[in-house]
Amino acid sequence: MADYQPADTAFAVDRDCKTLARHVLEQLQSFGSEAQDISALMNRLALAGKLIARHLSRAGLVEEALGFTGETNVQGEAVKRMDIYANDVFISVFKQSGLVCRLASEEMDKPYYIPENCPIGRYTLLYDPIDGSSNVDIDLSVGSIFSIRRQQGDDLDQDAKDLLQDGRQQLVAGYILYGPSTILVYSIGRGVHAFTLDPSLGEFILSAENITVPPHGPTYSVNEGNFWQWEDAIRDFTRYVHRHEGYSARYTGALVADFHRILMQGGVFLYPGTVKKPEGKLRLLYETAPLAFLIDQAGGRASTGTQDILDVIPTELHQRTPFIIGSTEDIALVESFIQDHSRRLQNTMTPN
Ligand code: AHM
Ligand code: MG
Repeated sequence: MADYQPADTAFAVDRDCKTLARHVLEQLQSFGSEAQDISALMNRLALAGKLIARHLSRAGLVEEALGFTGETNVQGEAVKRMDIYANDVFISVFKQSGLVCRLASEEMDKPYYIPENCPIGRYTLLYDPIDGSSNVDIDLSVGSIFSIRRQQGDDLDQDAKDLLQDGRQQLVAGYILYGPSTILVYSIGRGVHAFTLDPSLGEFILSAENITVPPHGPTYSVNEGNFWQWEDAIRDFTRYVHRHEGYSARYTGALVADFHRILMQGGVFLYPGTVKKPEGKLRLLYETAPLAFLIDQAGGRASTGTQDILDVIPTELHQRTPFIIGSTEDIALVESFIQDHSRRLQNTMTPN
């Protein structure tokens, strides 16, 4: 009997079988217990992404899905209903995972413990449930950012001191982008991979493997409305891109969307500090460190301007950092303006 020959459609079938769970296990080249845990955690993240994507896609038709709750979060920001919905989705999904003992998010002052998971659940999930929430009510792209760290010690006293470590301790980092399609991008320290949600299958299917960021790109992405509040170095960098051909400004107001463009096409995203708020707006543990982990894996860089984001050790859970991320050459250019200014400052302070 002749050997079986797959039909012409086999390529598409094969591609559709590259699900997230299978990919994680292939990446880890193991069926050991940690590999099984990470695969299960990724599956839960995917479920959270699907639930949030579904809610977002119908939000305009559902009572009380859009708009503000009237509350203010720990960051002093007005809370949107969608922030709370998405925050609760992650809690519910991970309650049932058995693997996560503790969750910490932008929307919660203190970490949230799931005591029944703690004897076996040795992982902590850090996340920003809806990043870019000012886009929600006008149907523009938003995202969720996630990071998984191994829990150390018993820490049931809400201190979460073991989380105050550098970004290289992350086991998994990634985001879900809710755009024209829903895309999940993740890394476990073995490259960066993107999965697109196929709504007809209800599965995230591999759409780009081993993504690398070009060494230079045309995009600079920054809120120039803050120009007069920045340090001179950042103002000089923007003046530089205004005067040189080949740069385009792109800024959506959602970090995940802006970062996704940079990751795929190169360039630089900046959220610098201001003279009054030198630490900037974005939070280290669940916004900047996970994206820094991804860009590092993709061959780019993330910096505060003077330090690699992955080396920053926070002193508190909701710590903010200035953030410059993207292609290596573009980051080096921004840093050169910062170094130049600090040299000039030192010279004016040094007596002749
Ligand atoms: P959020 O997580 O509360 O939505 O805040 C973070 C967002 C980022 O997505 C985005 O890059 C930035 O805030 C936009 O801030 P601004 O409006 O100051 O430019
Ligand atoms: Mg955010």
